[in-house]
Amino acid sequence: MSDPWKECMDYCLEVTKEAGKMIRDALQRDISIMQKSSPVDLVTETDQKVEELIISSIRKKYPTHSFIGEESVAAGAASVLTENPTWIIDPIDGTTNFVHRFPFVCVSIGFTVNKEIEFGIVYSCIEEKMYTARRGKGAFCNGVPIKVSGQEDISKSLVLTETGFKKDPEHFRTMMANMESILTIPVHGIRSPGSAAVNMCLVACGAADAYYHMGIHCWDMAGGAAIVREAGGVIMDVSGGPFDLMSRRLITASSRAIADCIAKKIQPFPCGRDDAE
Ligand code: LIP
Repeated sequence: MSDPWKECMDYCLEVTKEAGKMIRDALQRDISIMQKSSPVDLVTETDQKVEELIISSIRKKYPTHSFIGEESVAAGAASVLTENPTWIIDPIDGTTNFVHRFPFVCVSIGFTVNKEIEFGIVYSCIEEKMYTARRGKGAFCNGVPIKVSGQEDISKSLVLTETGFKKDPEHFRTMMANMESILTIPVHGIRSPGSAAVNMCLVACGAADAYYHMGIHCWDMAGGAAIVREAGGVIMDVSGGPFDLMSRRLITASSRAIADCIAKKIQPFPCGRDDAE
């Protein structure tokens, strides 16, 4: 059967390598930091330049395709997923890590057609790990196949989540209560690497057994979702229902048993949708 999106993925790989090099080069210079929605929602000139590079290169080659990019949306572009081939881009996932030179910083790109993710690329560019996955064709890190741990017992699992400033005290309390609820199962531990896409790749390669998060965006999840799925992982909504790319929340795990257990243990808090009017 022909694979119409292979050429797009090959091209994406080249652009992603270039973007990763741009990020590594920027780490050698002073980083000037700007604030977005809050004092802990950061952006740098590099986020903006890398997104410009990615979108302009891809648009030149595929002028009819659509784009949802973190920095373009921050600048007022729409964030609506349509049937059209769509590139969902986070130029630097882990901007706070980038600012601190904490080494989990990646370029994340997911490509959808008819709202289905066809491929994902996550380049953890300080570690120089290139994660790739195409629908039905497996997941890879630097060309070597990867798979989830297969762990089914939550009490033997390492769980990832992210903590962060929540403006609403109620949300903050729920986030902390959720961590307590998971830690007291008990699990082997909770870790917070600081990049949603890297977290998904850590589950995909078996270094962690689960990851849950509420309040992230489609550009944080699109690339990693393809990778964790193709590595044999489960990805779903925090309610236990089907994963929804625009819902701003997810659970991903090495097995359905672990994902279901996390869904039962955590309380959702409202975080809106990426495609809300
Ligand atoms: C970040 C995520 C991180 C999360 C932050 C933020 P950015 O993405 O990957 O895990 O805790 O809230 O969304 O802003 O660096 O692309």
